[in-house]
Parts: sequence; C-alpha cells; structure tokens
Amino acid sequence: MAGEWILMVTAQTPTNIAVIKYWGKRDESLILPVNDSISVTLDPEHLCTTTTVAVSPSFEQDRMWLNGKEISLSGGRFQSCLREIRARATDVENKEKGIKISKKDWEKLHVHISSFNNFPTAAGLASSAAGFACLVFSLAKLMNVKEDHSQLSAIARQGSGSACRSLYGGFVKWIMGKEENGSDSLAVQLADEKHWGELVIIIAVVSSRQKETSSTSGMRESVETSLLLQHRAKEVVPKRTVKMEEAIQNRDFASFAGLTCADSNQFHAVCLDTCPPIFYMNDTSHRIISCVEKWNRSEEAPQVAYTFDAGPNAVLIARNRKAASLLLQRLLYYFPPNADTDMNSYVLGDKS
Ligand code: 2P0
Repeated sequence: MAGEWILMVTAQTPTNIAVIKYWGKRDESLILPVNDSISVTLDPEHLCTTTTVAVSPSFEQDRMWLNGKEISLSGGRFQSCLREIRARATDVENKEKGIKISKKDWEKLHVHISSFNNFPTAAGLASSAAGFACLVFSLAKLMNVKEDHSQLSAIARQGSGSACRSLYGGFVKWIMGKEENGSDSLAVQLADEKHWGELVIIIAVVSSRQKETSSTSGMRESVETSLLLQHRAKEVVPKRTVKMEEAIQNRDFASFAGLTCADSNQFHAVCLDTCPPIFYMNDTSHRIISCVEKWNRSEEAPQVAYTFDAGPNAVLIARNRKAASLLLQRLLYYFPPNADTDMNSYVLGDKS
C-alpha cells in the first residue's frame, strides 16, 4: 500500500418511481418500512446520479461533494452506508498501478466521493434514491465487496429507503421484511427492463423548487398522526401488491394503471390525513389528474397512468408510443409553454 497513488471507480444509477408507495417507517434508524412497495426504474441515461469514489493514502479524512459543493458526511445515514461497506471490503490488487490493498488496510484508508444529479435535487424526483444507490454501488466496487445486489440494497436502504429499489432495473419490489435487525428488508427484481418495453414514461416537471416538507419528516408525522396510514399499511397495500405483481407479470395495463393511480391518490390522502396536513401536489398537479382521468374514461381502455411522489411533479406512464404522443399533445394543449404556469414537460424512459 506504500507510495502515492489514487484508485477510482465511477458508477451511474437511475432513479426509480414507486407505483405502490413507501410511506412510513416502523424503525427510523434502520429505515424499515410499514409496508412493501413496488417501483419502476427509469432508463439510466435520463434521471440518474453519477458518482466517482476515490481512495488514496494521501486522503486525511472521508469527504463528499454533491453537484460540486462539499457536503457533510457526519450524518448517520452516510456513516451507516460507509461502515457497512467497509466491513465487507476485501483485498484489492491493481497490477498496472502496482497497488495492493488488504482487507485490513481499508479500515485506515479514507475515501473522497463526488456525486452529480442530472435533475433537480430534493424536488420530489427521488434524488436520494439514485444518490444512495450509486454511493453504495460505487463504494462496493471500489472495495471489492462480494455481496449480491439484494444484499447491497439492504445497505442502500440505510441511506434512504427508496434507494434500495434503484439497485435493479425494470420492476422492483422492496420487501418490508420481518426481522428486527432489518436483514430481510431488501429489494428484489420482479421483471427486468425488457419485460414491458412498450411503456413510455413522461415526467411533467410542474416545479423544480425544493419541497417544503422532506419525505423523512413528512412520513414521521404521518406515522404519528394518520389513522389512514395504519389502515393502508395493514389492509390495503398487502392486497394491492399481489394484484400489482400480477398486472406486471401479465402486462395488464388496465389493472396496472388502476392500481398505480389509486395508490398515488391514497398516498396523498394519507398526507392530507396527517396533522398538520401535508400538501405535495398543487393546482397544476390536480389539473393533470383530471385531464388523464377524463381521457382514460373516454376511451375503451386506460391509456395513461399517473403517479405523484412527495412533490407536485407528475409521472405519467403511457401504455405505448401512440398513447405517449397523444398525451404530449394534450399536455401541450392544456399547459402550453410560456403560459401562466411553470410546467415544462419532457419525455423520459421510452424503453422501446
Ligand atoms: C416512494 N417516496 O415509494 C415514496 C413515495 C416519496 C413518496 O420513498 O426517509 O427519500 O430517506 O427513507 O426514500 C421518499 O422517501 O425517504 C419516498 P427516507 P425517501 O418512492
């Protein structure tokens, strides 16, 4: 390990959008959810985080930069991820550079981490999901960690719950698990990215401003005050996840769209049922819902599903390219650019 050298790894991780939402923790420090959730991972070239991790004997402390600005690594979540990955580090040898790092050396070495999001941070577009998944994945590569994606997902979960679902492409389920230590609270892939290639995801950015209530504090308040959350976690989501898994396996868009819209609406109803109430959607979001509902009802079968996370931006999932292009026409007609709205729309995740 002697001499001056630097070893680097760069990785890119896409964000994911939940179609069955995670909202509420049963354990705050281990980040264990009150219900299972299911998401779709976006294409890597669109909403994604790119992270470079570097190690060198000349580094005096662990440091991190997000979008070029240094941020503190003192938070418990970063420390949990670093600690869990370091504990699983194995020997690394780079013959080209003449570097040999033993398992024991990793305890003394410090890392520098630089991370960039190609989309607005903390605006309800799941930036922490892509961020922590990428951090854990790139550190695991650097330190030659042998664990599989599911085991890494349980580490990413300790950075941010939704991050565990970004370790896989396609459709992913975060199993809430039963163990008190969280060892079985991890992500599994339900179907890969090729399984349902006709779907087109459009994100309508209603606002890129940072949200007022963070997901972490919002869900804490919901757990403490919302009776609807208790009902949702115990009675609604267990049945809904079974139906959603079937809809995904059978590529049954009518069922998929019905479940996706209903789950988004129930999540926002839980936010309203929280004391004090939390408002993530705005008037533009509500107008988008009305527009999609009216259109779906005027057709023989639903054309588009909508879902909204902890922010006003709409994630619209069209059944195919034709529906996506009609949807864009409608969006541009009802929400013209430069009108009295700050909505811009752009197409993401065309998987065909
Ligand atoms: C989800 N959201 O399933 C839900 C839907 C927002 C609404 O996961 O406290 O940033 O870091 O575990 O993962 C956002 O919550 O919260 C989220 P923490 P996270 O995607």
